[in-house]
Amino acid sequence: MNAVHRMLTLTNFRKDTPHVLKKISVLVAAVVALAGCGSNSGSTGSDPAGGAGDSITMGFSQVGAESGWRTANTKSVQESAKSAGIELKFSDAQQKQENQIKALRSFIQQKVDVIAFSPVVESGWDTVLKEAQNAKIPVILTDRAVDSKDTSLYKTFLGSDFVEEGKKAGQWLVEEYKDESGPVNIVELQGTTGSAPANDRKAGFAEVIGADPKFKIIASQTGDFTRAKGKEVMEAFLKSNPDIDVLYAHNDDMGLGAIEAIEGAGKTPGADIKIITVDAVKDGMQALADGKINYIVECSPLLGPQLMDLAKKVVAGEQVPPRVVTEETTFTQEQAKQALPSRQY
Ligand code: GZL
Repeated sequence: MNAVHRMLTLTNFRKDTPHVLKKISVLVAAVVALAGCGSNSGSTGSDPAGGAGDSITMGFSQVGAESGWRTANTKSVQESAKSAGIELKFSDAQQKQENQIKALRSFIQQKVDVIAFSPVVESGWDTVLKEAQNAKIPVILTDRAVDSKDTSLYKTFLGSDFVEEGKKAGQWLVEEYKDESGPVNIVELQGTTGSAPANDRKAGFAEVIGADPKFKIIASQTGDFTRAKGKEVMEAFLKSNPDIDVLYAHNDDMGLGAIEAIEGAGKTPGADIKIITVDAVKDGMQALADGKINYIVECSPLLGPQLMDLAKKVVAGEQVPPRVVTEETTFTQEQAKQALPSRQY
């Protein structure tokens, strides 16, 4: 028997006695108060009917908007959050680590249910990740990794194997020049200094071509994953190196900028200078189909659906694998022509 029912059975009504009216007003006030409590209980704690109490809030810190890959990655994360019913607090760091650290601290203050981010560089995250751990907010790394020794600071890392991507680029080059004695002069446009993709794509590529001394990296510099910087650095490479045979660019955007520089120097990209890039975004695939790029190693930006699944498991306290590697392939010029019409990004 609830309080209202108890009160109704205890009250002896006699319409003609004034004290009865007083009792009724107390009763009405009690009913309103209980009704008020009842309606509040729905908005706190978890509502078995799956009401507002069940929704997840994710704080997501994105690197920036530096490349076609990043734009596609942002779209994938935002669309997947929407279809997963996850409330997304999204922050664009404009490729600055201090902006990402500020965003992570803000998410901690807002007491989000889970934090996900793509660390612009590998180092310098332990302090803020410890703050998230102390606040009991799980963290998921997506796209890029951190070099923290304490792997308990994050639940999982979802993203590509960048060393493998670099090796695939090197393996194509070794095959392409297997009948040539060399030297093969290579210039390299590196990604953002200190970032996992730049460090690992460089290492994987160097490991494979290092087996044959005919391959010589005659210049290597960061183009910060942008088209503009890729063009600027390639112009400098062309001025100081008359005999460039190959360009290895850590992403399509820098490769596309370099193509402008190569054409500006009166040379033919894809022929005078062979070009290998990584990503396989639409503009890169078009240049590959047009013969201006010779080979692209795919790096998928479509991490959104897997990220949201991992977030739901992590928030529910379920175990998740410490590392989730994304599936990706490679493209020759012929394969690009076949793949272009159905390319999602
Ligand atoms: C790779 C990603 C890189 C892309 C670039 O996962 O972090 O950053 O290769 C992007 O295009 O800027």
